[in-house]
Amino acid sequence: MSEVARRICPVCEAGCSLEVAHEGRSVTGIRGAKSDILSRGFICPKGAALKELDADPDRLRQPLVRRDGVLQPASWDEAFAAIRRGLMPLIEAHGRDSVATYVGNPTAHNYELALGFGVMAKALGSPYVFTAGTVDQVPKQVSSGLMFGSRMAVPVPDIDRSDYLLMLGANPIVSNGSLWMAPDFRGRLREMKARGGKLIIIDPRRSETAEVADRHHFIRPAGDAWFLMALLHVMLREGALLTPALAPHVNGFEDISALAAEVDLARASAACGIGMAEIETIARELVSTPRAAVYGRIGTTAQKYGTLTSWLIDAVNVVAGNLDVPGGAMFADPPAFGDVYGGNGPEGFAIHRYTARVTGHPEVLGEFPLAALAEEIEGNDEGRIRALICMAGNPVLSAPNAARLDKALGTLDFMVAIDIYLSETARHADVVLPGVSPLEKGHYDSFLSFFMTRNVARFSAPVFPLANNALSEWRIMLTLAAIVSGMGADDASVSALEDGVLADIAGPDAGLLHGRGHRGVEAWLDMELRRGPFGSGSDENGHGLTLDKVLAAPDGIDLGALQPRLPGMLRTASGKVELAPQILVDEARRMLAGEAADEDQMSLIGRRQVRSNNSWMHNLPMLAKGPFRCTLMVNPADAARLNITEGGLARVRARTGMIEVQVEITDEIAPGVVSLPHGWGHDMAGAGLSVAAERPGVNSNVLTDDADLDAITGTAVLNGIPVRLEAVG
Ligand SMILES: Nc1nc2c(c(=O)[nH]1)N[C@H]1C(S)=C(S)[C@@H](COP(=O)(O)OP(=O)(O)OC[C@H]3O[C@@H](n4cnc5c(=O)[nH]c(N)nc54)[C@H](O)[C@@H]3O)O[C@H]1N2
Ligand SMILES: Nc1nc2c(c(=O)[nH]1)N[C@H]1C(S)=C(S)[C@@H](COP(=O)(O)OP(=O)(O)OC[C@H]3O[C@@H](n4cnc5c(=O)[nH]c(N)nc54)[C@H](O)[C@@H]3O)O[C@H]1N2
Ligand code: SF4
Ligand SMILES: [Mo]
Repeated sequence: MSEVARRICPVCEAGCSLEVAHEGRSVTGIRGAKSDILSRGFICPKGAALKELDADPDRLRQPLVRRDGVLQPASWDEAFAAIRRGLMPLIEAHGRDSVATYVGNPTAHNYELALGFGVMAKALGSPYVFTAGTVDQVPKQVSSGLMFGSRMAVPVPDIDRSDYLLMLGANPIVSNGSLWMAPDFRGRLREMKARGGKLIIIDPRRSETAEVADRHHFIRPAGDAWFLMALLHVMLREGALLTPALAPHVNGFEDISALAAEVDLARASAACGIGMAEIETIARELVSTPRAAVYGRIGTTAQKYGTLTSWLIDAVNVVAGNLDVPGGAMFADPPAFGDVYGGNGPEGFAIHRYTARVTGHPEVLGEFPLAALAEEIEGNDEGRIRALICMAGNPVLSAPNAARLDKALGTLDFMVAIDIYLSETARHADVVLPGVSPLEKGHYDSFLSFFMTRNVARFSAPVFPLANNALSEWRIMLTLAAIVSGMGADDASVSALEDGVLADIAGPDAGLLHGRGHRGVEAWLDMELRRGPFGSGSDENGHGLTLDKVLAAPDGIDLGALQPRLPGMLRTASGKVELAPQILVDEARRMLAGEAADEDQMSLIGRRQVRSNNSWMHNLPMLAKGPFRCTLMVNPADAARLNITEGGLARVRARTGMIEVQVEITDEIAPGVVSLPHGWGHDMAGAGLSVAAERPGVNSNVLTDDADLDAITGTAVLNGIPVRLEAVG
């Protein structure tokens, strides 16, 4: 008999609610759930492909333990025993700092893993935490920390009420939005345009989003900070003032005015490649349109001026009067886990509090840059990293100077991977613990609800019960926590640890935790919903949120459009928006004083594709079919100059390495710029992705440089890499 269950898609930040039709344990079809209040029926091919992911014979279903050099199936007890034997002697001999952790992107979509990681990392007590954040959004979180006092205070465009969006370095038609939960972006855009709204795209490539925009301007890679400084210059020169709503809550208007006055408009225009008249028009439109917002994503964060650019985007939002107003750039109000992810003690927001032993890299958001991981492992330094716990991450394909990291991982004394595949990274592990199918776990938008375009609370229960012999990822992380705490890894010990952890988190709210009918991580979620801004508190009959209420509403509970939240949500020491943090003003002056870029160099940038998600969905036949996607886009003028032909091979050289890649000639890409997607290179011996290996593509991160970083956060420059190009043969 056929049944239909609901499941929020865990692949990307759109969080589409899906209807999963199944007969028993077998999925018969997946489509978008029309009645979901946030995603409204939207689905992309990756959501439909969860059917194949669930059934993929390559998906791991049993732990693997290395014996005689080979990874072999093992029981959970054997796997945990091997982890204890591998890690504990290292910890005893070299301290907890000798064990590093890496947290990959799917953790942001997996609340069990995210919360479980927190428990495990605390038990481990090593400062060597690395995450995909330092190849991604950390610059935005740091600029938000500096301006608003919280790393999670990232404003999002209120697209459903906006009339003007300026977007830099983002391609939501393909990516479906990031640090911005706006499923069905295409539909929301259509509605905005029907109201007369306008979309302006700034991108070195005429992206799929640029194709549906009102205007598109090519920009030099990493020219965004120049462009935004020029916008500020024009707005302030023409007399922009803080709006009456913002003025009482903003510090630093004079400082930013002084900085913007130093900008030479002609020079800024030349540096970014956008004409002065266009800059002036956009500046005026942003000020004169009451409901307008600026938004930037990976092209603005994973680049040379990532933090500077991230700050300038919100500085423009403030000066144009568009922050915290309906239709502008607004803050969501997460119904749960506000404090868990907020991560701010009473001392306020701080970075660079300590440094890494080998590289001297300063800490950022409690972690070190992923770019530093290889060097922290290499060599004979007593303080080096000797073991790694890699959770839902594939840095061999996603980190800068990937070949160096690949080599370094091979020299570790011990490595654990928690993954659903034997990935290019997991193949280095001594023990691989299998995550479960996305259809075997519950979903709550824990991290993503900070970036929702409308406040909602949604939960989907597992479609299928855990397979025989499977362990939930929450339980996996708790067991690892027990092991590194020196406790037993048996069921009773882990349950005792869980009780202690939850009691600790509840503190005085213990009454919200117990006797409410939920267990484990769901009990934690229930408590967070109850004590959150829309919660019922301890009033059982109250109107507020509880997990049971959210469970009873498969389409989600609508908590309304985004509301102005200043000044209440600010966590800065001053209690105001810091419009001109000194470290960012200094960085801006450094850029203004710097040399212009070398115009003869080609510049490499990345791109995303609908049928791909970072490195790990290339094993699903539904997505893998069709045209070859790992191509280097080259402008016709560059191709002609370099004798490069369509479909032929080009050699691309950078400081760190060289690749040969299939060429796609197109005027979508600006002259002087080439674009290559990341997450390919599935031809590494020992990985277990048989479909992906048929058309492996090349690893673009052989070309990205672990020494080329955003100065403030150490985030890798993945866009705007100087490369040389030549035809092969
Ligand atoms: N050159 C270049 N490099 C980039 C980027 C770029 O634009 N250009 N983008 C960067 C960005 S934004 C990001 S976020 C990073 C991503 O970097 P990573 O997070 O390191 O890599 P992913 O490719 O997301 O790999 C995720 C891994 O988790 C596994 N996985 C998937 N689902 C689950 C699950 O439910 N449980 C468990 N345990 N494992 C799971 C997958 O099999 C895969 O091995 O890449 C970065 N690298
Ligand atoms: N289909 C699909 N969706 C995804 C992912 C995926 O791999 N596939 N990955 C997910 C992840 S982890 C993330 S972080 C998000 C990212 O979400 P987005 O940031 O929207 O992702 P991209 O599609 O890479 O868009 C980045 C754009 O920046 C442009 N760009 C590059 N350099 C510069 C620059 O210097 N300046 C400017 N202005 N633009 C530049 C690129 O040409 C590209 O069009 O997507 C998520 N969604
Ligand atoms: S856009 Fe696609 S991958 Fe992203 S959540 Fe929706 S269905 Fe999943
Ligand atoms: Mo990302």
